[in-house]
Amino acid sequence: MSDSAALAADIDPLDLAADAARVVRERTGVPTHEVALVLGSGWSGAADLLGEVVATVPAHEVPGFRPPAVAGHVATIRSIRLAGCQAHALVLGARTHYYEGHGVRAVAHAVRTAAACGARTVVLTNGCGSVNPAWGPGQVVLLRDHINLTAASPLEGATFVDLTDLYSSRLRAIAHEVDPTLPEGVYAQFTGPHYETPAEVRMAGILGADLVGMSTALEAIAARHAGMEVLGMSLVTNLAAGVGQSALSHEEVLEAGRDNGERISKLLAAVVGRIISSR
Ligand code: 8IG
Repeated sequence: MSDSAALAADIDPLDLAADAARVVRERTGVPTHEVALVLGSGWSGAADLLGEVVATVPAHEVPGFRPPAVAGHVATIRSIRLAGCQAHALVLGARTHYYEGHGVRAVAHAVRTAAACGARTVVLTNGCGSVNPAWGPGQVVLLRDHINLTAASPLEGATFVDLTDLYSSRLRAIAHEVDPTLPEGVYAQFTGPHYETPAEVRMAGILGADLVGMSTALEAIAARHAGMEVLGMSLVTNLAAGVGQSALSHEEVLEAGRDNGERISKLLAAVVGRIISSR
């Protein structure tokens, strides 16, 4: 059965993640990955500074992963030995977005695989629009909380999971040790793939959101369900619609990633290093 058929069939999502983790272990030779990173728009270079790449596996060769839908989203799963320690990071450059239409199981599969690989911590990164005019392109924001506007959940059945402190205050404090100037904000996940209207951005602001995007919240819920501690880091790539003067473009998003890639890569590497040494 092909991977996509496996996803479509009624395989338990945790069983599929266990299958994926088995393949990751085989292909990387690494029995346990202590930390996982999901790299969003603008963050794809960030893994390079973490340490030595032990193995690079094309994501679609791992059960349950699909090829990426958007240019700029790198579809590899990498095992990296973190500089200065024995721990390994699993770097997932293969996010499936909800707007791709493959359902919440496909969205949650990467973090479930990370958990099955042993990761107790996941760093979820993304590119996003800013509702706050003071946070322009290039600003990194720590997620303090989210508002899930997808009307969906990655959990099924009577799975009642507490989301208090979902974006771990302990991990935010560690990130602040690296850069005390990082602001914290609330991220609203819209379904996309269209960007918001200016009225929707005003609505998100009234509801309490500082950032708008198309990922992360559903993954964070799945990660918490899987028992992981979550750190969320957003790179503002554009002012949200109506906040700035200009229209939004995917080119602008890619440009913000290029312009800030090196700086945010160093930041992320330092944060992950501190997370590992804090355990
Ligand atoms: I990058 O302005 C990026 N992703 N929903 N709105 C939403 N998603 C985004 C945006 C944005 N920028």
